[in-house]
Amino acid sequence: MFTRQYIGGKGAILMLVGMLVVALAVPAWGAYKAEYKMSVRTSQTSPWGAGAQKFADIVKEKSNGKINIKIYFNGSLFADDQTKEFMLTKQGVADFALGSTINWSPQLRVLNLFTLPFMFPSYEALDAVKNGNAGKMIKQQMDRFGVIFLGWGENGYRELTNRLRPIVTPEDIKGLKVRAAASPIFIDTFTAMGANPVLMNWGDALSALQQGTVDAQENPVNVIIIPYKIFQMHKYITVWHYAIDPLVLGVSKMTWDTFSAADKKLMLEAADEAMKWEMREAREGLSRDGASYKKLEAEGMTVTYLTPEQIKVFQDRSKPVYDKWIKEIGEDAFKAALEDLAKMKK
Ligand code: X2X
Repeated sequence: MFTRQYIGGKGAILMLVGMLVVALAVPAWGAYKAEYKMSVRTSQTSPWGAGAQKFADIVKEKSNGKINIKIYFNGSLFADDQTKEFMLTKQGVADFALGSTINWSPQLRVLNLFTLPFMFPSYEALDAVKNGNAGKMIKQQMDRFGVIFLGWGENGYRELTNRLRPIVTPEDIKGLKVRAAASPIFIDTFTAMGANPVLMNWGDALSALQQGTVDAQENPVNVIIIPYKIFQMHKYITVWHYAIDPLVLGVSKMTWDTFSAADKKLMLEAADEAMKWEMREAREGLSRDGASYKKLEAEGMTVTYLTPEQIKVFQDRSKPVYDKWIKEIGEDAFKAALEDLAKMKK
């Protein structure tokens, strides 16, 4: 009796094990969509847009046409309101996005780290933080929010252009109407410097710059100023590296969870390849006499390179921004960034 019951028990266990094996063999991923949406702020003529297209092309090729990503250029998925992109990606309205850390910073405050005035004087400094503990904390916060990090791209160092005069000192910037992008940290920074900043989405900014209803704007040379021909609106550019704007290639967690492990790997590799290319495009030709500034001069711009002493004057003016924004960013992430930078200097 006991024996028979024991055998019965053993049979039941075997059956359970069998069911478990079957359950584990069934794929954890879900059905694939015929087409995925990817959001991008800029046009395809910018390395930013071209980098997103490159990612989509590589994914399509490597997946033998199984994963089709359609790029929505010029912020068309968020109707020019660039501060909505991160939320729409979390919600899966955009499956993928190659977005600016500035545009995502209203939801993820830690991303204001990159726009702390004069925090990243070199690419080495930026890369040390992205690849260091601060970078790790940022990726974790993104994942928790619901957007999975696939790779870093770059918009670049944001240089100041204006229609009125060369800007060398805070006296020159005084009262100037400066268009600022997406994060209120820019309002605090330009107010501290004595300017008159106004937040505007990029679509609105382009019309305002064309009409001359704002005097100045700040953006990276290779990714925005040249592709958008800002030299047709502004005669002056000040090179001061006061803030940097890394891009993030991200995917909605809702979408990511539907992909097989092999396809996830394929997409991470595609992100790596496409973003390496994009970052090269963003950084190349920007040495003092490099092709990018030569182009701006040939288009009639006066290029003003600030010396370290001239930069220090603006830096001192914008110090109060740190007091308020370190709290917004999170003291732990700020501290981790400082440690990443200190390790680099050794
Ligand atoms: O709006 C801007 O200035 C731009 C294009 O650089 C961003 O999307 C942050």
